[in-house]
Amino acid sequence: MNAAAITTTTTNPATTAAAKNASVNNVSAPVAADDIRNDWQLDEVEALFALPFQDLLFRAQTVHRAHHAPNTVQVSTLLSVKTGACPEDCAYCPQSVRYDTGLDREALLAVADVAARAKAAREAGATRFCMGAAWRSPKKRDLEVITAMIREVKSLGLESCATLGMLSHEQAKELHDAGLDYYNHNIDTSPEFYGKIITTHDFKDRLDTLEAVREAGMNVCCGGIVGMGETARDRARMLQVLANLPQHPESVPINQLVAVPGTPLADQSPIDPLDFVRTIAVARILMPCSAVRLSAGREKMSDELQALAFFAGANSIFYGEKLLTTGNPDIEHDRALLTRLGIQAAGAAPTALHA
Ligand code: SAM
Ligand code: DTB
Ligand code: SF4
Repeated sequence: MNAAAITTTTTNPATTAAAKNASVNNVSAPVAADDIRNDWQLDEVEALFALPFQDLLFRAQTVHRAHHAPNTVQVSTLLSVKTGACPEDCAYCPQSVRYDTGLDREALLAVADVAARAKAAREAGATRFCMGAAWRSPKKRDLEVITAMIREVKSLGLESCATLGMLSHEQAKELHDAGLDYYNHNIDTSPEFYGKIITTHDFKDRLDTLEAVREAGMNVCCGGIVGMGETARDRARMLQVLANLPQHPESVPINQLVAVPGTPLADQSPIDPLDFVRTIAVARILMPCSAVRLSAGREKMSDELQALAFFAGANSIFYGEKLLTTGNPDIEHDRALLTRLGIQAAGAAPTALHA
């Protein structure tokens, strides 16, 4: 396909400087549809963010159509298999032991319970089942149970995903050998802002785990959170780091902060919704083949905002009443929204979500 002879003409004084910058950096020039790069410069990424909104969305949608079925989303269901009491101090997280969020702690679930929840998720239309544990990193005995869970999920014909904290190379290999398809491990924000959000591990620790996951042969699910008080530059840096990994993550979750009472970010004012959409659009452009996941925060988003996020290139969602510990839109609401938008769930029987 001719991927877009997209030229930018702007008469909006507010965006004139940005458009000039975009032009200087050639971001408004025609783009080859299969232009997969790992050498994005920060000024190029910032220039994408600064494009007039319509130009940015048109460009993102063009890239999207060159690489993905435009009316399909991948649908995953999350389950917290070990909840709360995490020793880490991530400022956004209701599961940190350091913050009083009123969350009920739960020990590692039984394998049979997880299998039953996975079956229910499959029946509701999910094609991937994602298990999350509030750990800094898993212990040996934990991993034995987790690998049994992975085998159950796989035996149901579902894709498997887990997010368990930091992994060694050996642990990553053990998970891969059990059949784990995806490992979620987010960089969360820019390297520069990271220390303002988390002090109990550092950015390099996250990169080391990502490398172990890759080396073990698993798909990488890696993204971040916006709306934590980061600057526009931090958002651009976060996406630049993701896009310049040796291989793009197969899945890129973009979470909008769920400001949970009791966490240090409880009173954080929300991100401008259009800036959220811009973040999705730039992620789509930088990582053309990745699934960009419209992740946490959907409960607070209007249907119209979600439709705009899909147009900007989001093609995957978490589906089910809960994320890990916080709410997510009702299954009925999501079914109705996808039907209204003419969107199918990837890999599911055409009627699975549209019953
Ligand atoms: N402990 C593991 C870890 O940190 O990787 C796995 C679970 S952790 C809850 C998974 C991801 O959920 C975090 O990296 C973060 O991106 C996201 N997350 C957690 N709390 C959130 C919140 N309040 N709002 C948005 N995203 C959140
Ligand atoms: C991701 O990026 N978002 C999901 C998943 N990966 C594990 C988690 C969102 C958690 C939101 C807060 C909660 O429900 O505890
Ligand atoms: Fe623990 Fe993960 Fe929450 Fe950080 S994000 S406190 S590591 S569960």
